[in-house]
Amino acid sequence: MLALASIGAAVEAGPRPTTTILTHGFTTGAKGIWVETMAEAIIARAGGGSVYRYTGATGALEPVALDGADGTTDTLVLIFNWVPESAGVSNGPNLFYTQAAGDALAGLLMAPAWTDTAGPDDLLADRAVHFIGHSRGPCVISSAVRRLGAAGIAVDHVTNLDPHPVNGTLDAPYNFNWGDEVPVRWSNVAFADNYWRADGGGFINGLDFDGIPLPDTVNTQLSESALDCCAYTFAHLDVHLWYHGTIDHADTVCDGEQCINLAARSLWFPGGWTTTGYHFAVAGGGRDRRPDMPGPGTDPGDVPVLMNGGFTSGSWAGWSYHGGGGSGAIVSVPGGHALRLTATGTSFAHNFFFLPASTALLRMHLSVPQTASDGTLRVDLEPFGEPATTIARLSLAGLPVDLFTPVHAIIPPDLRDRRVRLRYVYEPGAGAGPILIDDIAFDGHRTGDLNHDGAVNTPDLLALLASWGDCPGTCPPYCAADLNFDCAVDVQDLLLLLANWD
Ligand SMILES: [Ca+2]
Ligand SMILES: [Ca+2]
Ligand SMILES: [Ca+2]
Ligand SMILES: [Ca+2]
Repeated sequence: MLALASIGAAVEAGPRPTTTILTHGFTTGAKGIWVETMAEAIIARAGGGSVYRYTGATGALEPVALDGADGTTDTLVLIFNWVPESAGVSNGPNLFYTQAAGDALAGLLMAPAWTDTAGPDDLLADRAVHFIGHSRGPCVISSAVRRLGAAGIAVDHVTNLDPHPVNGTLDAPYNFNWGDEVPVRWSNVAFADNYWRADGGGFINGLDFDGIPLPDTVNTQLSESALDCCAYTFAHLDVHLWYHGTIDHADTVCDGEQCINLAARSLWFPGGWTTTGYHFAVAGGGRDRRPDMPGPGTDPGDVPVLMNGGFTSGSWAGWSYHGGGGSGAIVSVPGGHALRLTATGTSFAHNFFFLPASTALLRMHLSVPQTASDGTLRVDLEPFGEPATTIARLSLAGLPVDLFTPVHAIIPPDLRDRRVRLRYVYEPGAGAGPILIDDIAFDGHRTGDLNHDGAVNTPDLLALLASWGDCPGTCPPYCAADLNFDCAVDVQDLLLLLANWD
């Protein structure tokens, strides 16, 4: 990841296809008119383009018929809709949902899916990528951009509009803590700007959610008293109309909810509206006049492939709203939380996410009850829009009782480098009680390391020889020693193991 700063700096200037991602914040009901209208303004400014909207209900990008949308793809605007969980959640504590939404967004961008009218195969490579988010939206974006950075993907521009992480610090007495992280300017981002204002907390001013300045970002503080002239009652909402007014330069600009006229513009934009805001986007014409970034940004580091595989604080984030969920439940256990499956609540799935090519091993801890269980735990991976593949059928009979025991599944190569959903299905035997699953994580894996201790040596060789012959049953799932995934353990697998010998 050391080269990321240079990836960001090396993004070419000049005209090229653009992908703009728009994200809203705390939103109840069907609000979001301003987001569509901003999308319309962006394609109008470009002279054409296409707009798509993602919702967790479809998990895919659906075309939005807007004025000026002409089916061309040089200018793409994607609306990332996370309305259902943005203002409160239906399961578990309301924690970490901006991170989970960002995880879903990153997976979508790395492996795009479309409801019908398909767009480009690649939304990121050779395109200028610009994220624009309002309020909690910058938290979602920060989570997504970090994941892109960890995958070595450059982002040209991130625009924060009155960023408001709900993390217990802002606008007391309404300072709830939903675990939002302060948006970070990651080092894979070439340019990050932030337009914000604040009026502090208290019973009245606390209702107008405050923005904050951000580190390593070009921060511009807007005048609260100017914004209070008109348009929205809450200046927090004026900020996205302010930015809209830098995309659309007309004297009077409306976003479908509120308008500003020339008199308001003179108050809101004391330095004019044509050389700020969207001006610094690739399509805004002022890319060469971007202010210098105040710092290099933060290295994205490693990000777990699976969001919330440990069920931190009992949160269902990562396991709901974006394809996840089921009849099982996330419950308290001594020392933390775990996923519980029972004879009636047999199934639970993690949201769709991107499974990198380097990821070959699924790890988890499994606990079976006192009641002797002859059941099995099935582990499925389901590529988006395709049937699921069973990657493991774990017999529960031989496991120690009431201990969280490490178990593993190998992921066949054709399921890697894709957007997938992970699903657990409990197939209980007679009298089987509930089972618990925890510490779910994906990892790299050395071919031939059959006992998952990091080394390829004699114990692995003995394990391979012990399972010589055809895999039992049909494949997939493949047996553990079938290193080339052809449903038999033979000399080819032996040679693969020896080739990795320590
Ligand atoms: Ca406030
Ligand atoms: Ca106002
Ligand atoms: Ca080993
Ligand atoms: Ca084989």
